[in-house]
Amino acid sequence: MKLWNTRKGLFLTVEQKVYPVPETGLDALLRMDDLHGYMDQIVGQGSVAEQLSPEDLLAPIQSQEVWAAGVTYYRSRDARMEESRDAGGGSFYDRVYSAERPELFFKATASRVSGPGQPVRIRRDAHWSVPEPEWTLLVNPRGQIVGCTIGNDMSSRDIEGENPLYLPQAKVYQGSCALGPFILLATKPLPPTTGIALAVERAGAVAFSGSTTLAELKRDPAQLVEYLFRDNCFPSGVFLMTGTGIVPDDDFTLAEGDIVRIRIDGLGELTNPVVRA
Ligand code: DO4
Ligand code: MG
Repeated sequence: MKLWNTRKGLFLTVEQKVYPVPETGLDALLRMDDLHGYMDQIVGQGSVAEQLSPEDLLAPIQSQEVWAAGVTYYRSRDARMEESRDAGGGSFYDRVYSAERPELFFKATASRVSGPGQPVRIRRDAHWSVPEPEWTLLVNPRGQIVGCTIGNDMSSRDIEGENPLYLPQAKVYQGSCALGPFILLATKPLPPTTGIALAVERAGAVAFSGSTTLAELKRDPAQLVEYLFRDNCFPSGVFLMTGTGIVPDDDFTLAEGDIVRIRIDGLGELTNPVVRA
């Protein structure tokens, strides 16, 4: 089942059929004891003729915070050790990759999140920026994973590379996160064979493309959620990005006008144009 947030309200789709969801936002759904049972009831009430149009799509978020895990793929560990070499930050990334405790950081509030087709931003004081395609979990207030979507953890590599303590500035700014196009409501995690692909288009050509699979994700999603909920509560649930396994080569930076396309098997494609603040 796919849950869509649109200008006309929330909708559920199953195969090609569309079902309106009476609740006005994700908060109420996430507080339900049996979200999946409730969705089955909606499907039981019958579909409508409504077609979901791409222009109406919004980010599938209401008042949830977005958090992110870092250095959960070997590729991310490698790229970050390299970018922070001059600042002496390299060993931090290696250590967090192998440590029991994962790196978790606050990423965004809903107002900083772009939906499908909406622009993501490059910071105006950054000169080395990349998109980070990430499998993103939706977790209810009881710490149960109820669904997932595609996330883009936009990052300013030069700012983080100068000093790892600048991480919040490299990661958290207006338009630094995109989510969508829908939430796959499922209790089972996606299989390890799930492919993740990133393409950046520039002036009609592909400026970068790369791919990975969830088999490369070192951390168990349940363990990431368990750490996130330690001494923390999320009354309306929370999104948790699980880290990137695709980092473009060091000579690549995003530019205004680029189009970022992220595909994850089973989750469709999240597409966002890039603007500079
Ligand atoms: O340690 C910095 C952030 C890492 C990150 O965002 C990632 O690995 O995806
Ligand atoms: Mg990331």
